Amino acid sequence: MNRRKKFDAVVVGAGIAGLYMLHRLRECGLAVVVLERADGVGGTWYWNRYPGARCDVESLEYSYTFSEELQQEWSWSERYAGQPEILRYIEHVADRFDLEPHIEFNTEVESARFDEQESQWLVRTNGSVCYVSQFLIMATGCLSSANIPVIEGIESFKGNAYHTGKWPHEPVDFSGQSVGIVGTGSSAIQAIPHIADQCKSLTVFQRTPNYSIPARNGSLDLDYEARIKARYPQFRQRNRAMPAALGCFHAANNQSVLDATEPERRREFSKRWEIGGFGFLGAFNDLTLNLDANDIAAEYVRGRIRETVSDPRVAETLCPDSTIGCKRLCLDTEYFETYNLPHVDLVDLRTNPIERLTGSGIQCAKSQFEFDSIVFATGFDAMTGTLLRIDISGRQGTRLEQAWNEGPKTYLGLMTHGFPNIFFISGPGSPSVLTNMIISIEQHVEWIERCLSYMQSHSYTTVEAEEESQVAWVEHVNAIADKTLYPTCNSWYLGANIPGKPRVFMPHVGFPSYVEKCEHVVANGYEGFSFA
Ligand code: N01
Repeated sequence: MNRRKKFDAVVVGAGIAGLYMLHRLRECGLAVVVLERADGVGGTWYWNRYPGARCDVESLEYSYTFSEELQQEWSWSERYAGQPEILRYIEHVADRFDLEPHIEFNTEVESARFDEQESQWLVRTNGSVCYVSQFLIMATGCLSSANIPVIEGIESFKGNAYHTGKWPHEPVDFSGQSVGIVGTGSSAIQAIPHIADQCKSLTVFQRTPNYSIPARNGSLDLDYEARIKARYPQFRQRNRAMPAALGCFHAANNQSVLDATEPERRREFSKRWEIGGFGFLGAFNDLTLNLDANDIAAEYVRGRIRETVSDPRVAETLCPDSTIGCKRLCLDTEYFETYNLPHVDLVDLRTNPIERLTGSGIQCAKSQFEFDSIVFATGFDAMTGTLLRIDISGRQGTRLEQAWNEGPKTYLGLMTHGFPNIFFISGPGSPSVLTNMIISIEQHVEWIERCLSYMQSHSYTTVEAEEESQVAWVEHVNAIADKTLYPTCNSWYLGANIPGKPRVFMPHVGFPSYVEKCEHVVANGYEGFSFA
């Protein structure tokens, strides 16, 4: 019989979301425990330690906003922070707010069952304790289940195999090695220049070419930092009002590219290419809404790739033909330049697909490759992967996997019908991955905290999303996605990267109007939720 520990709330995950949730609930005087499978805090930034791992949101924006003291005392060294610095920051936060004593590390949640009689969750882990609590809050991250591709013979490779999302904690030295890397998403685009720097030879296996914009990373300008810090709350407020909560869209141009002349287009795109970052997509107001407009931006980027990569055949293979911005836009430092190095090769899997892994490398349809190490930069079972790996059952024993077998169904991305008192931070159906994640996380954490306080003050025991409001929300999430170009490519937003995963557009395209909706729901007595 498992030993039982009782709490008001169990939070799963000690990343950016779980730590802030813990902090807020402790401030409210609740008994909270955080269960974390790793042996340290950090979540995404604990696991993704691959060479070159770096955030694509500027460091003065990608940080907590809830404490003015914290944001004043911390100094970032670069425009975009690297993984080691972000992890140090998260560790600092855990330390500063004395969070670690409330976290149980090396504790992986395996199942959670809602006990209807007692209105409480029973949470089981790889350990011997059963955690009992009124509330269960999933702070499990959107990109936390590594996608290991289904390739015949993958287990037979005798060299070193790595996944970017589960990178070893000891330094990996590729010196003198022949290395293969599978994938050309954001992780690969960051890792490739760094691995190429070290190894004897690097072969990149590309299935779909990707758009990438220069990050233009560099040391953080101290004057700029001082100016922001002098009015940090206003800076935050301004960014929260921007699409995706990203400050770069402050300078978005409200003109259609279709109305612009050729020199105007070039000027606007070039200006943003030189600045670097996501602001490129703000060059004109219709780039993510209209295919003809989008193709003008796409052609500009293809032109840049052709200018950069000296071998025209390689350049053509690297040129994407899909919608730009439909998958997460990549930001890079010298990614395309890396293909000019004599020891870097590109394999086009569209004409030479991988057939299997062998003991010594990769067998493609037309050629065979031998490697000391293979890096899988093959992404994640995003947004639902980690939630569905936990055996979660709600009312009448219904399993979350069953309830979501046609795709995730939530109300506001916060709760799902039939599963009382379980909240998802950045769940499917909320803007999460389409925003500066920390801003979305803070908004969810604060909403959940308010909801719990409301329940306390009204002596409610359970809260649950109503089915009708959930159906309407799922329709709304799809309807607004359909007004954009997001559904036009095979992205992980749609679950298209995982064989057999239902194709449903998972995030909500609509920050900051989403926040207004959440506020409206609260103002109307938590409209769409039922309490008992
Ligand atoms: O993963 P991805 P990621 N055979 O899914 C390929 C965030 N992030 O880890 O496109 C061959 O984007 C796959 O090919 P295809 C960011 O939100 C942020 O790079 O499916 N190839 C693709 O090329 C990002 O979007 C940062 O045809 C296979 C690649 O692997 C998200 O994380 C940094 C394959 C996977 O790309 C995920 O990025 C890193 C197979 N069987 C990540 N299976 C920053 O903040 C998959 N691929 C900068």
